[in-house]
Amino acid sequence: MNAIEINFDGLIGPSHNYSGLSLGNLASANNAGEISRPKAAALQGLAKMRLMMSLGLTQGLLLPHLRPHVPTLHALGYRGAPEAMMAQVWAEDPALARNLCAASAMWTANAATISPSADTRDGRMHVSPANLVTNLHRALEAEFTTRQLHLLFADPRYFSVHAPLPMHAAFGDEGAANHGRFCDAHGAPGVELFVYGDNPGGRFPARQTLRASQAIARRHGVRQPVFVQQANRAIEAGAFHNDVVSVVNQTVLFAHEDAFEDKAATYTSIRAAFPALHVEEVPTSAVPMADAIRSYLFNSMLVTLPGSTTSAPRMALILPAETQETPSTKAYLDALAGSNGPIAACHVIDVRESMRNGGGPACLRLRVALTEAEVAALDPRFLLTPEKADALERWIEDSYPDEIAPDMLGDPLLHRQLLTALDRLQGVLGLPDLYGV
Ligand code: SUG
Repeated sequence: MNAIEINFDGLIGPSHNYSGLSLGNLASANNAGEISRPKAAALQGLAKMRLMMSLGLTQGLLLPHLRPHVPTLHALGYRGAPEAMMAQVWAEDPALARNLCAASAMWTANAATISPSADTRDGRMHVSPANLVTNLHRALEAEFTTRQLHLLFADPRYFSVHAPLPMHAAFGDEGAANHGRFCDAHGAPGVELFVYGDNPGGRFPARQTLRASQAIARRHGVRQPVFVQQANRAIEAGAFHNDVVSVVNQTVLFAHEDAFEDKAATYTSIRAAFPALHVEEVPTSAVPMADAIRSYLFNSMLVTLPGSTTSAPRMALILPAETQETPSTKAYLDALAGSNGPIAACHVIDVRESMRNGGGPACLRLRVALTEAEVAALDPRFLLTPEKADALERWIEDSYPDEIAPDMLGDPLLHRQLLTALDRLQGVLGLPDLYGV
């Protein structure tokens, strides 16, 4: 069956700020309290989506979530206008206020795990929104993500959207950031790689449990799942998701030497299920783990270019600018450009605002392989066109704050601006009443 891959990027929301909310995410911790630039952030994200379209790839988007998160304010007993409730929370409990304002839904690699129809027993695509229970600000995303995915994948003949796993650490699930798929072509049956963490007593938490990964593979009816453990030393070095140290596309696993707890067993079990595996491994001697995490080399998007064939694959890496500023990764990439492997092109992009919270190019997108019939069954309001990109750019220019300094999260005027921006977005995309404010 012919299929294409669509990347659904998270539109970076107007409340983008640096609150240092994610333990184990070094960029988030190091930039806590800095002044963010939401307008620049959203324009960087949109430019990335435009680049993908210019490469001939289909681009989708998911919407920013309502922030401040009014349903949680209500659940906690606050009443009144949202901006008044936020002024009160800021005065009483600033840490809670910060959690209610995070724009972290931009990182849609954490929105869900998707098993394409070619991989599943019932021949439908299965979708599990991630519960993101490890961090409060991210756990708030599950409900609205689920709502959007039900709209996007509404047709039950093709799609099955599950509920998030139970909201408990025993089932910690961070979505596609810990999931990859090996296949000869997007439409061919795939071997799905589930990477879990288990770091008891460590400095930093493992966010994806084996139990969660197994439950998702089970309920999706994945024919060929492979479960492997992410390296604890990678987690301890700041790789809070596996997509910080490895990325999969079709036959290729592009990974740091120290990405997996037991490298040999990992490669052996993947190869047993998928003999065509091509490992593009980067040794520590070429790129130390700290450089991989600083530059986000492996959080590049590895995408198949139009015209690629199974016998002559053509792939591109979409790299963050930081890879050019880290001498070891730059040297590695310069050498890669001269090699004759499947990675035929590199594109360097600026997503610095997102990077400073630990989100690179691959974090910003949820990849979905779809057949033609499935594409036709999608809700087109979530697909990007050049015209829609222009309209979104105007909306960002007109409605976004230029900057958010930490103490602005208590400012009623900022909150009114954030809510007005989202209200306008519903009009731009033709999705009325999505936010319910
Ligand atoms: O979950 N950062 C996100 C970054 C997610 C990156 N995604 C992937 N690797 N797929 C996180 O740690 C920081 C927010 C703050 O500190 O204000 C944050 O949530």
